[in-house]
Amino acid sequence: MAVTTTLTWNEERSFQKLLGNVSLRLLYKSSVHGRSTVNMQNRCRCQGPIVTVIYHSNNIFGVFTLGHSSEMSESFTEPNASFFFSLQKNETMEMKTVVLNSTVSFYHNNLTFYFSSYCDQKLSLNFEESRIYIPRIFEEELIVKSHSKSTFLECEVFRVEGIKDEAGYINRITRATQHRNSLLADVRAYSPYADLVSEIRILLLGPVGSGKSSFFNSVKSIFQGHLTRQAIVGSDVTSITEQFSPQKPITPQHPTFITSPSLKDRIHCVAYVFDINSMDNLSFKMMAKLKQIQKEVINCGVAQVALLTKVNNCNEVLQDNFLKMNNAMISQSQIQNVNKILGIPLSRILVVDNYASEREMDPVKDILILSALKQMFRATDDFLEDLPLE
Ligand SMILES: Nc1nc2c(ncn2[C@@H]2O[C@H](COP(=O)(O)OP(=O)(O)OP(=O)(O)O)[C@@H](O)[C@H]2O)c(=O)[nH]1
Ligand SMILES: [Mg+2]
Repeated sequence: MAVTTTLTWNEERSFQKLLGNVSLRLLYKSSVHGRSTVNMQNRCRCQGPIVTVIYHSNNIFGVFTLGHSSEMSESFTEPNASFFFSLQKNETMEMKTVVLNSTVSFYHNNLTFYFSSYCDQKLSLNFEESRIYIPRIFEEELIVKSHSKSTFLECEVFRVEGIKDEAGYINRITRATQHRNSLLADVRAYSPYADLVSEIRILLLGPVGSGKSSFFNSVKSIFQGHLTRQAIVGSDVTSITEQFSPQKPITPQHPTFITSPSLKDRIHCVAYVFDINSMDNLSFKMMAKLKQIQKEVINCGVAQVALLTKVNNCNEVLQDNFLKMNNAMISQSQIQNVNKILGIPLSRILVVDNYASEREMDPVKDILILSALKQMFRATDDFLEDLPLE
């Protein structure tokens, strides 16, 4: 009888998507082929890129490597770019990834991944006792809970088929993750110019359904490290979010209305949010409304940026080094249109693809979202710096 995986269809799809829409072929399953590293090696050596999947109480844990080499018996292999991921086994099925260089060893029925760049931390499986030892970095970054006597339920190894450029793919995901982490560190370390305020206020403003709530949720997801849907999102002809209702405009009689707001109570940056796909078809009425609002914003002298959401080619938007947008993107009509209608400089026109129906985080998506946030901070700092001395 054919050996089948313990992964559900959805779990397998999540793994395939993470690895770039590949196919997975099961090579080894510990409960069928025997809990032994020798059996595992015999079935998996010289198979090219593989993914080792470990079933642990509340998550499934995966290690992607470029392969087990042929002469790997009981010895160390070359350090290998590899990445590790965990998938929560609850209804959210959240996926987290961490990219590390590792060295693999098989010794006395132990399979061990060593991470030299992380103070010699290691992830190891003891096949005889079905024990798993999870290093602290995984507990922190992948939110995998374990204790010294953790056991694993099953271990499977799959051959990964259909990765076009194996080394290139790992390289790209490694660099993207590193750049994302450094952007996140920058954003976390931000403090407003000259400590004039302790927090900044960014107003997201734009047509119904343009992605304001989704941007808020996306930023929050990145900071939390998992997907969150705090602000309600959806599609309707009228606004889903009703903080401001045209039927009940806020008047000076409102109990929380501040007549003379101090700097900390003011809006410091306005982000005009548009769905990039509707940018070329903005109605005359919408344009007139935007112009009218912008007049007020300019009167208040606050910073302005534009945020274009729903770009569907995230991977092509950024140059290879992830540092800059591709020139082809900048010359797109939608970006030129925003520049023309609102007079916002190209460097302050930001593009993102918010988390909408995704099940897992994506480092390239995060790069665009964090870069947008960083530009908003810069624009805000320019505004704070230009304030008259008081
Ligand atoms: N693919 C994709 N879908 C998005 C993106 N941003 C938002 N959406 C989807 O677009 C719809 C509207 O998004 P919302 O975030 O609710 O838009 P909003 O601007 O808050 O809308 P209102 O509160 O109604 O004014 C939802 O179905 C979102 O899932 C994006 O960047 N990419
Ligand atoms: Mg909303």
